[in-house]
Amino acid sequence: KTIRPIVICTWNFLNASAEAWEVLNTGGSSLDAIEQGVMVEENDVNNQTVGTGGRPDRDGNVTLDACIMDKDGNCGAVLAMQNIANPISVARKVMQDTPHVMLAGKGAEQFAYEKGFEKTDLLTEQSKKEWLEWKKTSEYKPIINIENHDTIGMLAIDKNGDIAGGCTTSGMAYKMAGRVGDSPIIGAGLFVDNEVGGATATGVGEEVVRTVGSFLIVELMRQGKSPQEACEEGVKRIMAKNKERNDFQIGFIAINKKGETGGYCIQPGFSYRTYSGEGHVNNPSDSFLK
Ligand code: SD4
Repeated sequence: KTIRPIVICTWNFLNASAEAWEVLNTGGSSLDAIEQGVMVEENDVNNQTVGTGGRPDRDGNVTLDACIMDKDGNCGAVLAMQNIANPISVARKVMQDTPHVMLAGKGAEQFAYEKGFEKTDLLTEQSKKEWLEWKKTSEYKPIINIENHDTIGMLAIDKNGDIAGGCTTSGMAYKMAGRVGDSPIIGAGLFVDNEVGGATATGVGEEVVRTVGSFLIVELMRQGKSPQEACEEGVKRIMAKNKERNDFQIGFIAINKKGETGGYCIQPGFSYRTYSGEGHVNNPSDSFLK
């Protein structure tokens, strides 16, 4: 059978998916494609939900969450890490160079310095200005599709047919100090099983954690559901636990071993990008609420 390398990511990230595609198209591994791809968003100061330029917590500190998974089910994550510009690369080092899966806070930062990462001020003037403005009311009210837009979760299949995934974020803007969302939690914000496929999430992380969303979607695909059907069921599980709430957004994307993809969300407005030898498109996602 012919293997068709492909990368997909949450939202309409053309540059990040193009970068990942470049790695895949030149024979690189899905793991390298993921790391190089999501780094584009970590480095983009205009993306205020990932890496440098990310919106801070309510005390004004930018704290980053990221995780990565490879074809063998190895995984690494950093949680609430400060002052380091590329958490996805630190997560990969946690996976490859330590006996652990997760490092949090100061420990993660310390480990990054030991691995040669440089101390970086992640708070940009723009994010600082907005935070100071927010402080006037200090109202914690995530705005659907706007304020917490732009976490990047990415899944890739390389020329060997091997799947890897990654997810990286600065989390919900103005979160409590120490708050960690779904994005660095294996099974919640991301899950990959090379036998079956992968899934990743964006949106209000607490709700994704409650249903172990990405793991659920991969297991549903194992049971025979298509990526699209599995994403829809993932969202339905969340809505079943939120009968009285409809004011938040979650988007899931998934890919299976055959390279079929799917995406589904709660509120209109989510999309995901696919990039392969057949070209690249932004796929507007169908939503649970209309
Ligand atoms: C979180 N899921 O920390 C992340 C936020 C997010 O686009 O996806 N933003 O809960």
